[in-house]
Amino acid sequence: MAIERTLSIIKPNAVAKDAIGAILSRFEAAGLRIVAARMLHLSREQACAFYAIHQGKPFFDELVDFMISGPVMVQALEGEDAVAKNRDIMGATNPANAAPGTIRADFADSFTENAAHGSDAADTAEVEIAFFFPEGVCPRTR
Ligand code: RTP
Ligand code: MG
Repeated sequence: MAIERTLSIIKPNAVAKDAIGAILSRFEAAGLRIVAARMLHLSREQACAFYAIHQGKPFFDELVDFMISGPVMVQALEGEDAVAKNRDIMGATNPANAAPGTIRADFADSFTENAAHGSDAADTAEVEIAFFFPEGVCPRTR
């Protein structure tokens, strides 16, 4: 299995409930190492650009309003099979379907306010990491 990177966002509802540490601990415990991180409050323009793929979908406006409702904590994670591993740890998009013990089962408040984002493929991960970390990341050698 190759070493991959993925882009993770702790969304505003999870930041508001002080779950940053708990969520990052789950990634580290699973072998997903933090190679970049920043806290920011997205502008509407940033949120629309980041979620451009979803423009026109019925949930788009609600998603953008939510994502700009408070600060988010963005990380690039690195590890074996990072994209799939991160999505396993997050659980299903709709928290009603998220397996017990997943981030969304434990920290989501609704389908929209589902606590975390994770890239859906290695190629989109590279684009999403460059979106938030244009200066690059710090690969972990130890
Ligand atoms: P994400 O991109 O946030 O990691 O989530 P995902 O791949 O599991 O889901 P995606 O289809 O990319 O949807 C992006 C985010 O939009 C919100 N959403 N709401 N109410 C709805 O029907 C609905 N569908 C999607 C969620 O916040 C979802 O994570
Ligand atoms: Mg997605």
